[in-house]
Amino acid sequence: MIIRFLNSMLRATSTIYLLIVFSLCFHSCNNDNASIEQLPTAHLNQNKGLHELSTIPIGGAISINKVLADEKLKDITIKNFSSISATNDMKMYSILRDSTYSFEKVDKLLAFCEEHDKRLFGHTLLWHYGLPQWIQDEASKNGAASVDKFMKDYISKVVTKYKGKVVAWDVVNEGFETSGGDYRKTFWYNQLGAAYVEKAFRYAHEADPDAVLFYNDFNLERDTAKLNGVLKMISELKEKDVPIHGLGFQMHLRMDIPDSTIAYCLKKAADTGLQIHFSELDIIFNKHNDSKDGGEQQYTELTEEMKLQQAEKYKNLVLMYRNIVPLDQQYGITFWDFNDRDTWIKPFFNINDWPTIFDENLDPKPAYHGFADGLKSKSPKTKI
Ligand code: 9MR
Repeated sequence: MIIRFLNSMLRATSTIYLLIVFSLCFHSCNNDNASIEQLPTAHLNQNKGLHELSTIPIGGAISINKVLADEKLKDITIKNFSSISATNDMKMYSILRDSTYSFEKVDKLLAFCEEHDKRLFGHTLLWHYGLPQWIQDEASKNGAASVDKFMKDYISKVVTKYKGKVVAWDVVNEGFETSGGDYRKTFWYNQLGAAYVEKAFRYAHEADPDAVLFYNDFNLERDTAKLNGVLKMISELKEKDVPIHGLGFQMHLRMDIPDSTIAYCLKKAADTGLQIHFSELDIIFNKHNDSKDGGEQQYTELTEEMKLQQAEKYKNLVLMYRNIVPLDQQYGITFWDFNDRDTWIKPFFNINDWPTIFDENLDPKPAYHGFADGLKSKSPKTKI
């Protein structure tokens, strides 16, 4: 009887909680909201880049060689972003192609960030994708202890080299299965068990005690089982005083993911008290199954109406971030690739799409203006 009563209380409490979160989001998304027809705004000050409109760090992921070789790309990067991530230049397969370390691209990237006063965000120390074969061969010869030693050496060497320069790191990237709440059975997991995550954070912290250390993954804004699995891992790490400071929501979004779902997930993440980074934002129109060549070409052209809908989605997203994530946890919003010419989405899912804020000619889309409107809009929790 008592249990039934407690259960129904629990159900009622969760429903009320959900209603509060949804109405908060609905309010925030409609607060100071332009109708679709009003976007893009004519009043946008074209001389101001996105980061100048914002108290939130605004990031762009780049390939340094591509940016240095392309004046227009370089200009929009410098103008719009206060934070820079490397799409690939800081990955293990780039730094450690064979058994010798190569820091040339990272050094170039750092010089670019220093010259233009940008924050350099480190993406990423450990990932299952693109792991050099020779590392796997060594492991099968020498066993788990050698993997632990290799992992420690790699993290210590890279983080120490950029101590005080790279201010934050995605220490572990995509450590959970594509869907559901289980650890991904990666090379690292198979060799060292779930403890590899704890070890990686400790090694990174030892190398640079001031660096902000993130766990980063995708679909956390839509797959609640995955989010719950990650949050459980985070609370276990915190119980053991593991130095984890931030959670990266990659935010490879789809137009059909409801804002209410995103708001619900974001609130749960913000409740951890961790820094929250939208680390790889883009918004695809077409569907996909999260795997290579897994796109489904539903839309063959980008209509004016679709452009405006995307603008509104980008605007709502930034309003949601500003309203739900407390100011002192807003680590930033980073766009992945950020233009429809270079986006990873098309080759990866093998479809045509228009997921970013700049078009194929690197000109701002309505999505850009929608996002800027979200940054500029008056909101009780922001300083703007
Ligand atoms: O955009 C990146 C693409 O150029 C690379 O070929 C690929 C493999 O290194 O990685 C892409 O970036 C991924 C990021 O590092 C982690 N989250 C998913 C991103 C898109 O696949």
